[in-house]
Amino acid sequence: MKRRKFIKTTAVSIAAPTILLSNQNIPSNHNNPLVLSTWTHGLPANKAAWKILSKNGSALDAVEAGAKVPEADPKSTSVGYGGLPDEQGKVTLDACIMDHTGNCGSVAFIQNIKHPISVARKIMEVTKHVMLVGEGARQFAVSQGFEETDLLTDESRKAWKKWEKEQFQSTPHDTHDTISILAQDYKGNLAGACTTSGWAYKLHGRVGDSPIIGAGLFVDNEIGCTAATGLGEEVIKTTGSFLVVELMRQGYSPNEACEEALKRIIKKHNRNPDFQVSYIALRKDGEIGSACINGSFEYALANKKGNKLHKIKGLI
Ligand code: SD4
Repeated sequence: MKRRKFIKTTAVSIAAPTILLSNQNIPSNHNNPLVLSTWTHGLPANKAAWKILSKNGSALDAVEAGAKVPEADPKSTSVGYGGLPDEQGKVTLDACIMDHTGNCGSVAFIQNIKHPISVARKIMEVTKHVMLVGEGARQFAVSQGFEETDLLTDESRKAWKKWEKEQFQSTPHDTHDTISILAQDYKGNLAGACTTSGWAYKLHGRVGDSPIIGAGLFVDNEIGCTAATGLGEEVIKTTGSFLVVELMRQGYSPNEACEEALKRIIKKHNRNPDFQVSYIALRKDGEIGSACINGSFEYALANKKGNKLHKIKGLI
């Protein structure tokens, strides 16, 4: 039997995912741009991204534009301006961006800058680094012309004061709203972005999964891209987004890949985790998938047919 035929035959009769490893050749979706993002604020984010994609703009420009919408919206209390602060009352932001060439930029624990996603992109484009954090990230942003702004709104200050008084225990399960956004442009190229104020009332200095390439976001232009929302600590521990992309490489559908990555978390927590993690995934051929652990999750999908919110149920 010729080698290629042997591989093909065994791929069907044994576990397809392992055999397909580097042989997976996913055809590219061309001329059908789409954008996929998390939660209800995904709808306005998609709208901004679609404006760019529909005019033949790049997936990278689209995800940045999309992420900037909730970043600027004080009603999105887990992202950017108006984001809920940490235990000290400071709004600290995490973000990252990745393009179809595998280039990426990331910013963590940055304060007083409204658009961390654009700082992440600048880091990717003008420095030799991938990630800047804290005061260094702020200084870099200012040196690049970003304005400093107080990001704590009256609403978020009030919520923090209430939390301080009651020492209310929150998890991202209660205060989820990270915007993760994935796009494919007319050329078929993929890009992704993630931006968040993270876990409300977290310890000062805490960084979640959202700025960590491979955890909160991963893009491989040959296979697909994935992004996360939910309890970042669990996403980091399982290198979640990279895992989902690798599972797609091995032949899992986007849905199956999201589910398998979450099942590993569920198993570690005696099949009864009391927190939320959700993934969105976009494969190179344009197929999308999503899964969440608990309760329900909403993602927004925009393509030539429109921009709609979709609700899915948790695996447990
Ligand atoms: C974090 N993953 O900082 C973020 C929070 C989040 O939905 O996504 N909440 O852990």
